[in-house]
Formats: sequence, structure tokens, C-alpha cells
Amino acid sequence: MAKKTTVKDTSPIKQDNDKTAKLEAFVADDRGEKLTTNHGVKINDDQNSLKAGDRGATLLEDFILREKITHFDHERIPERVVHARGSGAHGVFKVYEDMSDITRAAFLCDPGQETPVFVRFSTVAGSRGSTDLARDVRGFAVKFYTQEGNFDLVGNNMPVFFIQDAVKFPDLVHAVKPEPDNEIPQAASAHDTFWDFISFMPESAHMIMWLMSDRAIPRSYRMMEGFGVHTFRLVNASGVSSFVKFHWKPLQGVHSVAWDEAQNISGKDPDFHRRDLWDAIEAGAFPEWELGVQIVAEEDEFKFGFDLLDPTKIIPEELVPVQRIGKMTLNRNPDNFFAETEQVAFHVGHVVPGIDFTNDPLLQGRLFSYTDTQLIRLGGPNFHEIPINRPVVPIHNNQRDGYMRQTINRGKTSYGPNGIATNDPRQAKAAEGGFVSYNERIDAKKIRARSRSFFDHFSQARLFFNSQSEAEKNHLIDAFSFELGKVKMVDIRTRMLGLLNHVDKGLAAAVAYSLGLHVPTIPLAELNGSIPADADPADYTPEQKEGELAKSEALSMAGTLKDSIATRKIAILAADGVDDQSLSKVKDALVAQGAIVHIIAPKLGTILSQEDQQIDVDESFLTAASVLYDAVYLPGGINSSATLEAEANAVHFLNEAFKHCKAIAADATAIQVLEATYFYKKLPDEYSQETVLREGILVSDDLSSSAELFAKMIALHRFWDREVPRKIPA
Ligand code: HDE
Repeated sequence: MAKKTTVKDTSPIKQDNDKTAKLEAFVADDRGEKLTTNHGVKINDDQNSLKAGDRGATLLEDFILREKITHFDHERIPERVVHARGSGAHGVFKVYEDMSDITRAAFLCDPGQETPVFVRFSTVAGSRGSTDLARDVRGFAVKFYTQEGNFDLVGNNMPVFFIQDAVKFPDLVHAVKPEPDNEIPQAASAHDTFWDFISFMPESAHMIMWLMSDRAIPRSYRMMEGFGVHTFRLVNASGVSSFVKFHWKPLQGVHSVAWDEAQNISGKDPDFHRRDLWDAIEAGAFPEWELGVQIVAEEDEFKFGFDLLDPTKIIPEELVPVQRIGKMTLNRNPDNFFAETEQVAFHVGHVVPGIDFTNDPLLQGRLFSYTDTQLIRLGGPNFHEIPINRPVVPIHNNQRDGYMRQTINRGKTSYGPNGIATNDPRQAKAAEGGFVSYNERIDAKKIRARSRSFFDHFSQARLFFNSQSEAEKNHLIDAFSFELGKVKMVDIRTRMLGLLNHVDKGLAAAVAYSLGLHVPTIPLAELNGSIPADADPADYTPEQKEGELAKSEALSMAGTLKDSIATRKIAILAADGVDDQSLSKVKDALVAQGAIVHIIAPKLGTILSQEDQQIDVDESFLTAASVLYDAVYLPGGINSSATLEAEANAVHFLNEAFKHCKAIAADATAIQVLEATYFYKKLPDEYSQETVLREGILVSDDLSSSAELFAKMIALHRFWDREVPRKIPA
């Protein structure tokens, strides 16, 4: 265990909880200290190795050099086989009301109890250094440090998965990862092997609709939903079990960026999501989610048109509403990325009494995989002793030794039953908090097979498509056209069109148009490439069903929360001669509502307003880009406008902001800058509140009084209707 030293806070806000207090024991702070070896010897010269003469050969004796280089040589551990790139944060969770009627999990039964959490968000396919804005699923893994041990809710930002059985996971991951001969492409599914595999896996149909939707390019980790995906069980103190689907509902709303924007951000700031999460927490704008549950009584297991054990299905919220039962707040950044975010080890099998599993065959395979992967990734069986992984409650058992063991177990016994230590550590009765598995009755033949209740692959994929807004549907069509357009082998594109045709004929036709292909007719019986050698293909033929609902509001992001501009990033474009009042009044009004406002000018340093005020510049047109902002404001000032009008980067900034459907506001005296943009001719004739909130563009000769309206525009996030027609030069 590292020496405990006093740590002086460097960040303005450091929220403590039970877990972070325990982590303090492992924290080391070098400030004011002398340099030492790993064995505590003070070092006098860290600039020169020990040599025979000042030009001589280096001596093997130099234990300081050897130790330093050896440690360095071993600094890397394998990255996660999936979800390699991620960002973490500490926080707390509190349940709103006692849930003991459905679960005995203590942290869900006591509204007075605050449970520390550590959350890691991630992309799936890319490696550790890849871009945050890849089109991808996002991991949403939460470790609750409860008083009954750790509970890990290892979910994603999409509620379904590509495959139904864990045995196909290595195939899926091999297909999506860079191709093995040339390791191209990084962090992208737009390539032959991924779509080759998917085109033979009709069970992926629902998931690829989510993956091609804007959910795959979130504006921020803070603005994503989270889902446990599988159906789990909650079990109460009387042993009564209910099925449950877990949800995280962000109080910041669910927002995404445009695909063209995502691609640009990947170049301008590949750490966009990581930075956004870090900065928001440092600024004290703590992201919050409500924990939601959909509860299905045990006796209702078979009342739906789909199988609750099938991880390619949601339970539509119209059929079973999501009850919001508690709130999670992320309020502290990690001190050290490697020690915390990289070494945190999640496992879907980390449950506490009152939470249990179902027979979902994907979940069952995961129950094996997560511990297994930590053994190679973290190097041995004692990864639970790494500070971030330790529960806040003590560990007592007869497990011993292994690489890097930290615990010093006292006494002679490491077995049970024993008499020498009066049989300690003892088993706990259920009433004392001992975990008792749910006594599910299982009476079946051992068999490798898939239930026929798993073969309705298209009705929920169609439900998802039909539930999208017009703009979201267009984005889906564009995403399929892009991804399949990147596929080189035409027969893969064609097979995918045949598959999409079973989801929605209009979708398939629109994508086929972009690809310059015809939609083939592939009979249901020929769709599935995933059939055991001796099986009757009829047993593996997908079903074409209507589904229970035509539309589900919750599946679209159109109706999400749009009530705040807190932490939204606003660019103010300005140059020397800017009108001080028109700049500062709008800036102050936005900052007062929690927005982050940057002044962007032709060069760094300061600009001089027309009133001779010096104004600090945050970014230049070289260091900033419109894709890194949510909205743009052009203050007045004749000279400033003349400079910006002639500054190609400023005009490009505005054109891009328009293309990506962002809120744009301008002082009427800056109209000449707008005149230089390609969208000037599309500006509305009048700026009533109604037009402004529809078009997202505001030109006013008194913006200080219109600042409130500008804030409303920003809160609306995007004006997707501007995309019609969708092809815009910028
Ligand atoms: Fe994972 N998954 N997974 N997964 N998963 C891993 O564990 C695996 C699945 C998810 O931030 C690995 O520690 C299998 C579904 C997240 O550290 C590995 C199957 C869902 C994270 C693994 C699945 C997830 C992982 C890689 C199919 C959403 C990142 C490194 C049977 C409900 C956790 C690691 C973090 C990570 C296996 C499918 C979520 C290899 C075998 C479905 C959020 O164990």
C-alpha cells in the first residue's frame, strides 16, 4: 500500500464520498517531496547514468537507471479487447423511495443512503487512442459501491444487442474490428467484414437500426441514455422475483451531432467527449441521470409478442412504463486515468442480494467473460484489490496468494470448515445479507438450440424506424448509404439491401438509390447464415411479424428535454472594432444561464472594441472550429464586421454552423458578414419568435433584449428541418 500523504486539491471542486475517502489511502502527491527510487532511496542525479568516465560505457551497477528503465518498459497493459477507449468519473446514487416491495437490495431500499459510484463511458470498436466521435455503440458501465458489496450495471447507450447468443460474440467483434490483413479501418464499422457478417445475421436487424441512427454519434456522454439491455431479476426479501429492464435517463436530454460534424470533430478534437465530461465536472456542472426500471411480474413472462430473454428486443415503454426510481450525479473527476479509469474492472456478474440473472443466453456468456478478461488485462487474480475495484465493505474469504497480492491475511487457516479459527470467516444467513440465488425451476434437456420465440427479427427494427422523426429517418438512410458505400464488395451491399427490405421497403429503396443498386428479393428462408450444420433450416428461418405497436415516442430523440443551455458551448465571432455592448450583453446573458462562451477572433491575445475596451480572445480561427460549438453569435460593430466578412475562416465557421443546423444569432449591424455566407439568401424575411424558433436564425438590432430568445434557440439543440434538401456546401 502506498504511503498516505496529504493531498492538496488542484481542482476547484472535489466531492468526497465513502469510496473516494477510501481511495485517499492510496493517493500519492509529489509536491514538495524529494525524488526517490521505488525503494525509497533519495536520488541525487536524475540527469546522468553511471559511467566509467564522463564519456565511458554505462555501468550495469547503475540500479537507479535499471529500475527507471525497467519500470518504463513495463508501463503498458493490454487494452480492453472491446471498449478500449473510455472516460471515467466518480459520483453518487440515491434511490427516491424504498423499493423493498420488489427488491431486497439495500441501496434501493433506503432513500437516506448515498451510494458511491464510478462510471466508465466508452466506444466499442476503436483502440485506446481512437476518436471519441466514431459511429459506434457507447458503453455505459456503472459500479455501485454498496454496503452489501459491489453491483456493476454494465450497459450500453442502446437497449438491444447485435446477437442473441454469447457464442457469436468473438465473430461479431472480429468482424467489426479493423480487418486482419492491413488493420484498416480504425474505430469504424464501415467496411466489408462487418457488413459481410451482419448481412448473414438477421438477428442484428434491430441493433443496426440503432447503430445507423444518431444515437451512435452523441453530442456528449452526458447526453446519452443508458440501458442494462438484458432482462434481469429483482428479488424481494420474501424471495418473490420480478423481471426488470434497467434504464438511465439523462437530465441533460438526449442529443446527438450531425454525421459530417462527427467526422470533422474526429480531426479537430478526437478527445471531444472525454474533454466535455471532464470540463463539465471541473466546472461544477455535474451530469445527472435518473435510474429507470421497467418491472414485469414473474407471471407475465409470456404475455408479450417477443421473448423477454431475447437481448435483441426492448419492452416498449408504452407496454411497460419506465419508473424513475433514483438519481445518479457524477461530481468528481478521477485523480489518475490509469489507476482508476483504465484499471477499473466491471463485471456483469457483480450483483448484490436482491438482484439476479435471467437465462438470456447473451447475459449467461457475459457472466463468464468479464472476470476472464480481467485476468489477462490486469495480470492475475488479485485485480479486485486494485483500489478502484475494492468494495467499500471488507473482504473476508479463504482465497489466497497469486501475483501482486496486497492483503496480509493473518492466521493459520485458509480453508473451511475449520476448527482452528472457530470456522471463521463464516457463511452469512440470508437474513444477515448472504446472497441466495433465485430458485428458478429448470427442467430441460441439455441441448444446443435457439428458441423459436427468438426469431421475430424485424418488427422492432421497423418500430424503431417508424418512431423516428423525418430528420432522424433521413440520417438513418444517409448512414446506411455511407457505411454500405464504404463496403467494396458489391454482393455484400446487395445482401444488406435484401435484409433491410424485410425491415422497411422505403428504407431499402432509398439506400439502394444511393448505392446505385436494385433491392433484391431474398426470401426469409435464405436470410439466416447462422444455422448449425445438422439443424433443420426451417427452425432458423426468421419470422415476419407485425409487432404490437406502430410507433413508440421514447425511441426518437425529437421529443427529448430541451430546456437548458447549461454547459452548451457558444462561439462569439469578433474582431477589432466590435460593439462592446452588443457583445457583452449577450455573453453575460448566456453565461448567466450556465453556457460556456468563447470569443473567437482572427488572432489570439486581445481585440479592441469600438469603445476602446480591451477584450480577451479565447480562440483564434486557426485553433477553433464551428464543429466544437453548439451555436454562434455575431455581435455588431462596423469595423469588426468588415474584418470578419473578409476573413474566409469566419465565413466558413458560419456556413458550417448553418450546415449542422445550429442556432445562429447576429446583430443587425453585422449583416454584411451574413451576406458573405451561402445561406444568406435562405434567411427568413422576418424574425418573429415563431420563425426564429423554427429556423434557428435570429438577426436583431437589439440583441440584448433578444438574448433570452437566443438562449431558447440554443436549448432546442438543432434545427434539423434546415437540412431539406440535405446537400449543403460548407
Ligand atoms: Fe461487454 N465486454 N460483452 N457487453 N462490455 C467487455 O470486459 C462481452 C455486451 C460492455 O468500461 C469486456 O473488461 C461478451 C453487452 C461494456 O470497462 C469483455 C458479450 C453489453 C464494457 C466483454 C458482451 C456490454 C464491456 C472487454 C456477449 C451491454 C466496458 C473488457 C456475450 C449490455 C466496461 C472488459 C468498461 C466490456 C465481453 C456483450 C457492455 C471482453 C462476451 C450486451 C460497457 O469481457
